[in-house]
Amino acid sequence: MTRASRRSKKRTQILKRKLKIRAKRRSTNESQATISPKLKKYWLQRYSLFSRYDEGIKMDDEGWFSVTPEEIAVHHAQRSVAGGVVVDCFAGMGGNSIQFAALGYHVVAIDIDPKKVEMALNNTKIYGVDNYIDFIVGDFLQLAPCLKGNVAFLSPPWGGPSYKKTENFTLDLLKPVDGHTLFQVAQTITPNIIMFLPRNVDVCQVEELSWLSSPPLNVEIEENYVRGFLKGITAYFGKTAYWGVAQETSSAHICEF
Ligand code: MGP
Ligand code: SAH
Repeated sequence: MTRASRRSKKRTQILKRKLKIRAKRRSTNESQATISPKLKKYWLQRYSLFSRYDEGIKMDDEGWFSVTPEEIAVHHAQRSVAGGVVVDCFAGMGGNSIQFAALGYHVVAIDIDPKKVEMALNNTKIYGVDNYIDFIVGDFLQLAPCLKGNVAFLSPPWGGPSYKKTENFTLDLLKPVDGHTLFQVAQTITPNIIMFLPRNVDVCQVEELSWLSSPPLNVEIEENYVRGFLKGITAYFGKTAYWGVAQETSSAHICEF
């Protein structure tokens, strides 16, 4: 190869790289343009929501402010030791379902909104875990009595980003029904329940949920941080609680993650 042709090959390579960077910037700007200003702060955190965001992750408005940050979803999956079959009762964009499946659990993922299920399916394909997840479009409250699983994971709607306006988020504020009803319905699937809840949730009320079962379930409550910022609170019941295997009596344990 002559010196001139080597130089021309190098120039072509540099040009290709520049074009690739420009195309990536253009698609980033386009996706940013379709997001409402209220959701921009979530878009700025997109890689902490989905590390593979650039590979074609799909989100809708509710998805942007509701999806579980990836780091926390990985942790939830690691804590699902009673797993086998995990029922993700409010699957949304698939943030949690993806990480349960990535750890080898079989996931039954429920969402009432068919468009969200379409997006979640797309997202699970990006992570290569779609074969481990059965999606159901439907109402968790109606489906639960027909389902069995080893773990039920609940990240229900909290009433939108305005959830933080109340100092003490009581369980009656959860959607589509209050937290006590959600918990009782989830118990028809399994007593091993994990709930992802607002950081301002009334922790005493959450602990009291364990008394809805006889004998009372073990319970553990944990704070979930991303880069030092508190994002939510996770309650573990039954065998998913830290004390679940070792202790028979009900206990509460608060720790940080
Ligand atoms: P946030 O408080 O709205 O965002 O949600 P952030 O970045 O902490 O904003 P700040 O300005 O208040 O600091 C924090 C996390 O809570 C989100 O990333 C979601 O994982 C979760 N989350 C928020 N909402 C409103 C919901 C919801 O309705 N349902 C569920 N399941 N999770 C939610
Ligand atoms: N953990 C999810 C986010 C869940 S947001 C993630 O990481 O992507 C809560 C979801 O509950 C929304 O997608 C909403 O469509 C769904 N939902 C609301 N009511 C429901 C019901 N009755 N049954 C099942 N899903 C419901």
